[in-house]
Amino acid sequence: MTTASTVTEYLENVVPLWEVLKGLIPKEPAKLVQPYRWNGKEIIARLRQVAKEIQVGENVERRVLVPVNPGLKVVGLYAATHTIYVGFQIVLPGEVAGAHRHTPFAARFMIEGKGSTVVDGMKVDFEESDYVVTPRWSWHDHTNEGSMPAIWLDVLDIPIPRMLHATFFEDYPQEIQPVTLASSLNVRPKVAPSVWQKGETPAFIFKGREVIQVLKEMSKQGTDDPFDGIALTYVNPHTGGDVSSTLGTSISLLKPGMKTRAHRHTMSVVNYVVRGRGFAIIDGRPFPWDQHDILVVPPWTWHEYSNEGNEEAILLAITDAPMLQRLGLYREEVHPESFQAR
Ligand code: 1HN
Repeated sequence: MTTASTVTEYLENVVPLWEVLKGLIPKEPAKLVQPYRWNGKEIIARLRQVAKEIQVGENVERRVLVPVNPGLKVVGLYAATHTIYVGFQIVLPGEVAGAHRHTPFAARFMIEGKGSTVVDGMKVDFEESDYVVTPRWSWHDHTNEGSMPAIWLDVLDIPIPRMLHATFFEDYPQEIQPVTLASSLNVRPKVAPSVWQKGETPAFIFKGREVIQVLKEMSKQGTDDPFDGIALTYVNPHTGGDVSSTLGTSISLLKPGMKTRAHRHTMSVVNYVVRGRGFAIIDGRPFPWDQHDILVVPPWTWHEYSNEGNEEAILLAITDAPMLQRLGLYREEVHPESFQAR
């Protein structure tokens, strides 16, 4: 009889498939990413403290505190899920976070204050609840010309190029780039500005004030999604598609007392609580959440949300759905008890 040991005795770097198949192709996705909630108010308080002690400069490229999924520490990945990185960044008035570019895609959701980012020569000013998209491999630097600290949430797909061994990073020759391009930000539905010089689209922005207004109008119409409440997806105005080839973004409103039905999907989700407070049940475990918190829903994990407050709750959701859909790996399932609950 041939056993693993006899096979490996004769052949180096060869394994017998019958001994490893169940690990290679398990019945369901491996549970490496853990459901988790980070206290956003605590992280932001620490970030303000750190800003007094550490200056942005040569050794500190960006001043950011990064939520790390406890399940990913073992693989040395500093990210919230196996595909999505988020980080709380602070830029003080007058500070400059120098120009560079990288293959990971990036987007930023402003939490507090006002900031500016220059993306491939185009200046983008952003304020509270605005969402700015920085396409892959575009030069970007940040400044704060205001009088208050700017605090925002960075969203990057760092783990994806890393997994594909396609990560590149380059510093810009100067600290900041000149502003050379007219703004292409003033987009309207079904029209897009004629600036698109390379593979990726130019930067674009979603004004929080406008997005939240649409959410509120929709909440009056009662067109609620049973799983996400009142939900809107951010659409790339240049392509009509997702904000990136890998990550997508949506924002949803939960009315007071609203409770969503349980489901699961192969995409993972990172939520940022824009406002309000509530409760999530993820993989049967309770996760209370409050303003500024980060919540992780791992792939193929049952989850549901409820708004426990007296105010409407607004949740930003970053997902890896665009990548899974492109690969034909998107799959979702409604919890059996959710059917009965109707
Ligand atoms: C980056 O370029 C920014 O531009 C933030 O603000 C976080 C994390 C890893 C690599 C590059 C930024 C980052 C980053």
